[in-house]
Parts: sequence; C-alpha cells; structure tokens
Amino acid sequence: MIVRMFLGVLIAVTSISVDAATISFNFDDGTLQGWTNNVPVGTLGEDYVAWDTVADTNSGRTVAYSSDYMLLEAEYGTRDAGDTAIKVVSSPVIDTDMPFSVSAWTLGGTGAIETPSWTDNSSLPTAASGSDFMGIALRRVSDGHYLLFDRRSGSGQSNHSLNWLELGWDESVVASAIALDSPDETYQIDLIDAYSGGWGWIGVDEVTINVVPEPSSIALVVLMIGLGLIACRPLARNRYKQHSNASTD
Ligand SMILES: [Ca+2]
Ligand SMILES: [Ca+2]
Repeated sequence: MIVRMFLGVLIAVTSISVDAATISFNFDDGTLQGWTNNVPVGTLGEDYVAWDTVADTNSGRTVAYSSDYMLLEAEYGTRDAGDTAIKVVSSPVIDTDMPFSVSAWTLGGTGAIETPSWTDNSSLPTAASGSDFMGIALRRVSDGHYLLFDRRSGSGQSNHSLNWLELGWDESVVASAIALDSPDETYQIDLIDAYSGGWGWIGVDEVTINVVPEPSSIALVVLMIGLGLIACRPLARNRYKQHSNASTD
C-alpha cells in the first residue's frame, strides 16, 4: 500500500511539472497575448492583429481555430498579389534549458518555397515577392538566426472549405536544432509573410509550446517506477495465484 501511494504521488508530481510547462496562445481575449510585431528596420511592414473572425465581413470570411479570435494580418482584406509588405510577428521569448515542441495551427497559403535564402531576421528582403517564404520559423534570440522553418502544404480560407493545418516541430527536431547553443540561449517563434501572390497571407491560432523534461529526469522517473513495480511483484503473484485457485475450484 505504501509503495502504491508513493507511486501515485510520484506520477502526480511528474504530470504537474509537464502540464505547468505547456504554454498556449489562443488570442481569444482579443489581444496579441505577448506576441510582438517584429518587421526588420528599413522594411515597409504591416502589423499582425488579434483578428475578430465574427466581425469579419469579407466574402468567405475567416473562422478561428478556437473561439472567435486568431492572429492575422491587419490588412487582410487587401492581401494577395498587390500586397508586397513584409510581415513578421514574434512569440514571447522561450527561456528553458529543456527540449520543447511547437505546434501552431495555421490558415492561409503556402508561400513559394520551403526554406528561404535568408537565414536571419536582419537579412529579410525589404519587400515580399512571388518567390519567397511564408510560414513559421524558430529564431535564436542572441543573433537573430533562424534554426527551423515550416510552411503549409496547402491553401484554405473560405467559410465552406476551411483548411486549418498544423505546423511545428517535435522535441527531437528542436533538440537537434539547438544542441550546440549556450544553455543561456533563448528563442522565439516567428510567423513570417514574405510572399506576395495568390493566397499570399497566413494566420495562426492555438500555438502551443510544450517543454519536455530532460532525459535524465525521465530516466529517474522510469527507474523509480521500475523499483516500485519490482516491490509490487510478490503482491501481483499472490493475486494471480489466488485467482488461479479460484478458477480451478
Ligand atoms: Ca482562437
Ligand atoms: Ca503576403
């Protein structure tokens, strides 16, 4: 009984620590929830806003992934080919020594390329073009270098054919990307629109950053659970024996 109680407490504590490290952004309070517009200096940019999809009167209006609001380009009504503004909006800073995963639900277009030629926030082009990137990226704060990119595999917008797609990276991909960085390094997720053309816009909703316990922590938990199971074995054997006896009587 003592072993079972110990295991119960141990598992409960582990779950709390994981849950506490999950951060989500749904924009449903009508604010940017700490995200900041981050267009490079010298670029004619345009802001992202917490977009009220219910108040959207465009034809084939947007519908948020969760509740009413999503993060979307302010001039959503005049996007596409005529819009050559660069747009970058950045998440709050991620400050952890542990691996993390990123999930971002997106609506809009795919852009032209999977991986752009520019590698840093400071080297973004001054205007969007029909041959550039649109999607999310993981940026190292200390030098502005982009470590990972991800883009949509298809377009989708209208009320009748919504096509919300999940972008992001699991913890193993992020762990590899940040492996050589200083333990003091911090990161941000950027939503970037450097593409001009049909479906030349992108918005996000329900962005989740999940910090994963370090392998050493997991190993300790597995070891403790293993020791607990070993301690439980005589009890399990007795149970089976009693059951066997009962079934053959
Ligand atoms: Ca939402
Ligand atoms: Ca665009």
